[in-house]
Amino acid sequence: MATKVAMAVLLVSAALCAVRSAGVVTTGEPVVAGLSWGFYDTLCPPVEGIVRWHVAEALRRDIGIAAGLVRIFFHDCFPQGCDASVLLTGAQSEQNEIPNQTLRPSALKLIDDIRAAVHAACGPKVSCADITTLATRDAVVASGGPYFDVPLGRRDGTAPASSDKVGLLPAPFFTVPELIKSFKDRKLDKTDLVALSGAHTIGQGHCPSFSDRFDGSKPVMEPKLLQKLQAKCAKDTPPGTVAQELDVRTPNVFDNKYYFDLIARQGLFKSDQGLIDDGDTNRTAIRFSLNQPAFFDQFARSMVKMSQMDVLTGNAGEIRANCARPNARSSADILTAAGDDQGFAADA
Ligand code: HEM
Ligand SMILES: *[C@@H]1O[C@H](CO)[C@@H](O)[C@H](O)[C@H]1NC(C)=O
Ligand SMILES: CC(=O)N[C@H]1CO[C@H](CO)[C@@H](O)[C@@H]1O
Repeated sequence: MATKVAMAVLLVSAALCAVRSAGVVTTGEPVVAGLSWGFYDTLCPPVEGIVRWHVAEALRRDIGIAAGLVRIFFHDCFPQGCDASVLLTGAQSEQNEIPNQTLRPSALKLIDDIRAAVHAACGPKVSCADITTLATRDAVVASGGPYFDVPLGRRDGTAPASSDKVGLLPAPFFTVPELIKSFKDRKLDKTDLVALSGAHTIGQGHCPSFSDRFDGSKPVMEPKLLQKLQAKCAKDTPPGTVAQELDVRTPNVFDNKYYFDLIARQGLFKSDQGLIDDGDTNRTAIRFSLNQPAFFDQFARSMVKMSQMDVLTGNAGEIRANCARPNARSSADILTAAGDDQGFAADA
């Protein structure tokens, strides 16, 4: 085991050097007390290498897992902070809420597989929330996006977020003013909105998420793509089985082509396409289309910002032994405990 880990770390440091020269974004210091860059330096030195190795392996099998990880991270952090609550399973879990019904099971499984490898190497020292954060960063890098350090030291929540909190996630049919408000309620600004939407440079959506575009309402879609999608979605039975790539130019590469799509009116969701028409967001979207380093820089900053919203640190929460279950409670308990809709993680 030790040699395997050492080998992984070696491989990974070599890979990291290559990546670092490609584009490293330095963001500000962690803003949350209890989070730090070197949190696991003595607790679990090989953690970053182990995570990176497993993510690389998984993406070799299925590049779509990169998008799966990035979306899981967003859905974990946005409702009540990055506490891995989205990974909990059970009848009252966040995964049963509508926005999570399209989270990729393969990416959810990968996170717990990595947790098992990390805990085998170091004991239960690293939270599922930090593993999710690291795996997401590595998925961005492996897809061609920027490398950025992420502050660590998050603890895992003990209960899923309530339906109300999951309901804070923005919907694909939101207008830009609605998106701006949704982000503002989570202390994310318009620049964060435009940059983080750029995550739609990878991954897929399903017909029910964009068929509202078919009635020709504003923001309008480029006619050829519109026609193609209408034909595609005519065969979407049962609904939600047909998938479409979010970035028609480079669907699996993390780059700034998403903003080219928007300029060509080939954004998939109304929430994407609107960004190029609205006076509050269009200049930033155009700037990112002209300047990939500027997009990478802002994306990294906005991800680090989102990664620190409302996190549990110190003795709050716990280090989950299984990312799908709170410690010392059976999944049967979750059903009753979370049933009162007070599914908040320790707000301590
Ligand atoms: C701005 C508001 C946002 C809206 C309305 C939105 C909505 C959506 C929807 C509806 C899907 C597809 C679901 C499906 O039909 O399968 C999706 C996919 C995705 N979203 Fe977003 N999203 C937003 C922001 C973000 C952010 C901030 C991130 C990450 C930083 C993100 C990352 C992704 C990724 C990577 C996918 C592809 C997932 C996959 O292929 O498995 N999104 N989003
Ligand atoms: C941005 O949108 C506003 C309002 O629709 C428009 O007046 C302006 O010309 C647009 N700017 C660019 C750079 O497209
Ligand atoms: C990934 C995942 O667990 N998705 C679940 C979301 O919710 C639906 C409906 O309850 C489940 O069928 C999915 O398995």
